[in-house]
Amino acid sequence: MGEVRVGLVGYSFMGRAHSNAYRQVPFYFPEIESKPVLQALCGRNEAAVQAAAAAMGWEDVETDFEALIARDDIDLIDIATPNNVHVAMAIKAAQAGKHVFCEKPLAMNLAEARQALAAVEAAGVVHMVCHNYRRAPAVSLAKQMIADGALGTIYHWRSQYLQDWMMDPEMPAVWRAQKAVAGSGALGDLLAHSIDLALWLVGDIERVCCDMETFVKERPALGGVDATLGATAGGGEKVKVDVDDGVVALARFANGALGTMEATRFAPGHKNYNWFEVNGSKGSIIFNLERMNELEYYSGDDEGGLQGFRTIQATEEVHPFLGLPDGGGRYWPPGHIIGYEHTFINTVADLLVGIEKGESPAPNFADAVKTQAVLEACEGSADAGGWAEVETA
Ligand code: SOE
Repeated sequence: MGEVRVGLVGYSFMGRAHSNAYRQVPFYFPEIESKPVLQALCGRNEAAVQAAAAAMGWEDVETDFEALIARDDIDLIDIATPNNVHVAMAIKAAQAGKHVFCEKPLAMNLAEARQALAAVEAAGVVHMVCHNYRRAPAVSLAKQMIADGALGTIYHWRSQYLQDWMMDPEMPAVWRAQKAVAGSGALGDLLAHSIDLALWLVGDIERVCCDMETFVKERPALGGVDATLGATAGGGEKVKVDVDDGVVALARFANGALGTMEATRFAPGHKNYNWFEVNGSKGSIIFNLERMNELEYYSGDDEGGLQGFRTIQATEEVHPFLGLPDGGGRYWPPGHIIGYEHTFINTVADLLVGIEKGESPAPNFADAVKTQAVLEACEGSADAGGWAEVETA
């Protein structure tokens, strides 16, 4: 039985989701030979990282990234940090011979993303980006249905990723609101997920026409981030907000399909509304993360009078990630729904199998370069106005 000894950088929201996934994979995926070892948790604040390691079950801690990648008892570096250090860490980890798992978006821009891809390919290590929503069973079912021709020729991609957690103008400028740290706002944080799904489910995007807006122009400077209190303001100073709060985009796919996408943190009442609809010559599907176990399906093959959207509850063994290889349910019986954390467990499971096989599971860094190219075209379009071509990888 192999082990994959993990060094995780970052221990807040995504660090917690990834830590849980490493702990849960052996329980829900017993067939996977390689067992993750929570070897070392890395963070600059020693007291905080020690506390997080104790709470989440990490064996050891490091406060210096260079020391982490120098360890010979680490096989995989997992980067769950703010965006501005993703690529520098990925390159160094690859050069140290470590496999690399990185949170989305891979990079701050396309050039950086290409550097990261070049580094992991040169090092011959396994690489993957954590676009976790692909592995919601209902989303993977949508992929299967489209690939099997259930929708026929695809005409439309329509997505909305709506949140409302940054609407309070008194909310300090957390890292996701700082261009120097995040690279962009709703664009890279939320639309990146929708773009990854669009590229996977529909195909390559040739050009976009995009507009963005910053609704809250200045915020209290960030004082600190408390595990309980969250972000706290720092001494009354205000800082200019230099990222988008909301983004809308048109997209033209290489296969002729038309796309409309939007992402915002200013949609009151929507908490994590990652929604998409695909229309084809034979039918439509609709996915809504806030009803994650369901897929709405309209089939043009249904007999007249009985046609209509039906709700597929993707909780059966036959559905992706939900059946054990030798039969039986992987998680729970039908109808016993699963949640957000299971998308990370499923993602990490595929990563471990990829490491066993020496293959980089999608979305890998090459896929992430394509997502970054669309993000960059969106920014170019919003800056210049009009349509912008998407650079090919
Ligand atoms: C933003 O709040 C955020 O945490 C994104 O950064 C994640 O990628 C998304 O899955 C949930 O919302």
